[in-house]
Amino acid sequence: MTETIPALTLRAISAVGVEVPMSYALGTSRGRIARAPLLLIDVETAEGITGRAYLWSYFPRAMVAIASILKEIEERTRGERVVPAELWGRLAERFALIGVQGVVRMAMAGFDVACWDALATAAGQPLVRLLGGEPRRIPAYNSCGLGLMPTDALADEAEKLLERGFRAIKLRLGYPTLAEDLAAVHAVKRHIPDGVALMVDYNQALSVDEALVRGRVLDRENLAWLEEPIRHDDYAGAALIARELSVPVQIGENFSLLAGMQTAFNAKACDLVMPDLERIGGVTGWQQAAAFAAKRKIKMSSHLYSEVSAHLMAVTPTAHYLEYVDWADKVVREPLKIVDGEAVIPDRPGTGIVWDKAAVEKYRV
Ligand code: SMN
Ligand code: MG
Repeated sequence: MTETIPALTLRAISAVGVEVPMSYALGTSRGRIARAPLLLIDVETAEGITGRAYLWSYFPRAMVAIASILKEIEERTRGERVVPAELWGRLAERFALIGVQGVVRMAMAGFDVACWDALATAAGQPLVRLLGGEPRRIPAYNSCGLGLMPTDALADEAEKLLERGFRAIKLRLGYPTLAEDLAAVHAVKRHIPDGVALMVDYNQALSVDEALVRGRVLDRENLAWLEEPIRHDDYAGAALIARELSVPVQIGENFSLLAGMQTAFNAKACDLVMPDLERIGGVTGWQQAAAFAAKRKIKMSSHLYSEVSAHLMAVTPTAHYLEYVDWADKVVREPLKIVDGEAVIPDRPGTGIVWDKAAVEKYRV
């Protein structure tokens, strides 16, 4: 049953940047991140309800840019009713000249998520119910750690990542040579039981030719998916790779809004999709993407934002895996719970995100 949408009026938006130490560093082929740059957003309403969201900003200075766009959004929406799809449409018109892309789109997505959180909080319901679903367990893969590092360190980390019953983990690849990629895969596989799914992520490191060479070898490794082997926007190249390889090709964290996902799909660029809340357009954009994936019968996973994505995956007809990261755990009062490798959607109002104020002060930048 879809809940009735409460009447709320926008009053103010505030954004605070934090840099939170990560329990496992993220060592990708495109650089290493050891502190999570998170922009914490509060959307305040005249009715006294606050909606919250955070944005992963990739590097700290991006938070300044996103926060300044949020100021612009505040000025342009103050006094308006909280109806996320309508607000999205109106903001998209108002930002038409600069374009709804890059950090503008990220700020709009953060605002959208916080608006949805405010609505669900006002309704006294978990977000999933406002979206027409019920809280349930969502199968997740542990995406912390397993960056580029020496193979013995990889093996240790892989074992730790299976705590709390995870049955799927993700390894970052893109070492200088195929032999090193393969050594990393084997080091991890030796330390995980049979039946644990292993995803690999190249973070766009390879050329199409190199992806075909490495992919043909990885085809024999029984991997759950091969993620972003090449430049994210080379859909023709990705289509060739998806056609030639048997390992499922996964892309989507760089889809920009529904249109990006449609273009990739129409180019047959992948076997699986994993949109990112911040780039697909917040909850509003996710709903469109989930409907599209359902119509095209393509399995859809999430990228980051585990707390909010868990609610969304519960109403995604072709839901595959939730990407679990713990990066916001240190700044929220009740981190997302994992039981038997599944995320437990909290049965409390909103998304469940409430800031731990002392921690926010501690990590504030
Ligand atoms: C990733 C890379 C960089 C930042 C966040 C996440 C990665 C993933 O591509 O898919 O987890
Ligand atoms: Mg990725």
